[in-house]
Amino acid sequence: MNRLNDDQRATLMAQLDRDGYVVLPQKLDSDVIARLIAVIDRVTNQARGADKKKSVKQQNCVDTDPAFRALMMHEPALQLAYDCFGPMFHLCQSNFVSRPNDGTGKSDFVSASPWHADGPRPGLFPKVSGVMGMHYLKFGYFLTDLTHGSGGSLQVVRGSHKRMELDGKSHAAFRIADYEAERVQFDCEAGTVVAFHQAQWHAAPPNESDIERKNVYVSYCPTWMRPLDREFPSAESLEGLSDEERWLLGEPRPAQQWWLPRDNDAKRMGRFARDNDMPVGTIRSYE
Ligand SMILES: O=C(O)CCC(=O)C(=O)O
Repeated sequence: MNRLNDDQRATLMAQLDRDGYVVLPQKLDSDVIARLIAVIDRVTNQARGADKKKSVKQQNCVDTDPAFRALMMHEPALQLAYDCFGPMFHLCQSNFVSRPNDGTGKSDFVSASPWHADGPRPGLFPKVSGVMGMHYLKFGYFLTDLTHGSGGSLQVVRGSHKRMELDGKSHAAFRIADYEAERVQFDCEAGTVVAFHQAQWHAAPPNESDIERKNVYVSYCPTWMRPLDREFPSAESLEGLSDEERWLLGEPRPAQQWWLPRDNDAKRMGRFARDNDMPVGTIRSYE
């Protein structure tokens, strides 16, 4: 039901290329939101102890609870990752943040996030004429209401993925007011999914509302890139998981196979190809 059709995919990919971000056409189902929030609340309460106002961030959350692994399998996200990277992609990063109005004033990626682009610091991904290619695609799943406008919504600068990070300025010299016309703030309904290019400039100010902001970020990259926040999984930790889940989580295999797909490797993510694409491995005839 969530599956994007080929026309939607073409439109979203054109927007992603132009703007550096897209909002997916469908929100998460309410039962999925409820399941994720229940786990986030459980983990957050444990992490907080007595400090009930503390913001909490959990890295590599796919290993925390199966609910996050299920989110990693969100079909429209995998369809867009396939459009960006082809069949040889896997999980790059997953985390959740539970962020109340904590009053810390910190911009430490937990209580709030400063303006930046993702990637190895400082902007070490290769560039051509100052522009970075896409190395990973990141999805923000916003689980609580942000339409009130003071919840510390994600912000981006439209089109900034085609420019140097913060136009080459230091964080101290960067002024978001200079980019006001292109600043986009996602004051969105619960369940909204935003995807963005890793080179997109983005930030999130502190939550100043009474509604705790709860969200998950999941990103995908080519299999020849190491994930940002996870080690190689043990074979035991992948037992009982589907072919697709094991692939995304980095199933152990010989070194070359991260680069050169063997046998069925390039077909593992095959169902996320466009409906009108030939199956991977089909030889085209030009006669
Ligand atoms: O706090 C946020 O929502 C933004 C997170 C962020 O900038 C990041 O994960 O790179």
